[in-house]
Amino acid sequence: MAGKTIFKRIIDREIPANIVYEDELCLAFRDLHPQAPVHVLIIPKTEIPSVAQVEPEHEATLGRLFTVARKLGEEFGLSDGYRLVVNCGKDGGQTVDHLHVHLLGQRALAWPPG
Ligand code: DGP
Repeated sequence: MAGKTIFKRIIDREIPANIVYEDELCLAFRDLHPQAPVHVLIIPKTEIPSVAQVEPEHEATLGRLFTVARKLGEEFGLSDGYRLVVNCGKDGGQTVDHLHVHLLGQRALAWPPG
């Protein structure tokens, strides 16, 4: 794999991030460019570039991203709801090639997305 992604460098503690959760499978940290009062990225520690590279062996890890999202939604007090977003590829607006779930909350979010 050519060069580490910025998220792999965060996992490896080579660059700082505001980490809000970590376990053996995943890491969650504040987005550098928040689009809502709560904007956290939940990422697998395994390097999966995008949903387009997901395999059955990743199912346990990807399921963990959702249980962590629920836990963080509760911890951040998002009782009115929140949005989970996974961008995939160029047309999906993905800019970092390490699969990640955006957790956005604490404001009403419009639909459909742009
Ligand atoms: P996406 O467009 O779905 O690939 O989202 C990538 C997100 O990553 C974007 O919202 C900004 C965020 N981001 C990019 N670089 C960094 C960084 O170095 N630190 C943090 N915390 N977030 C970053």
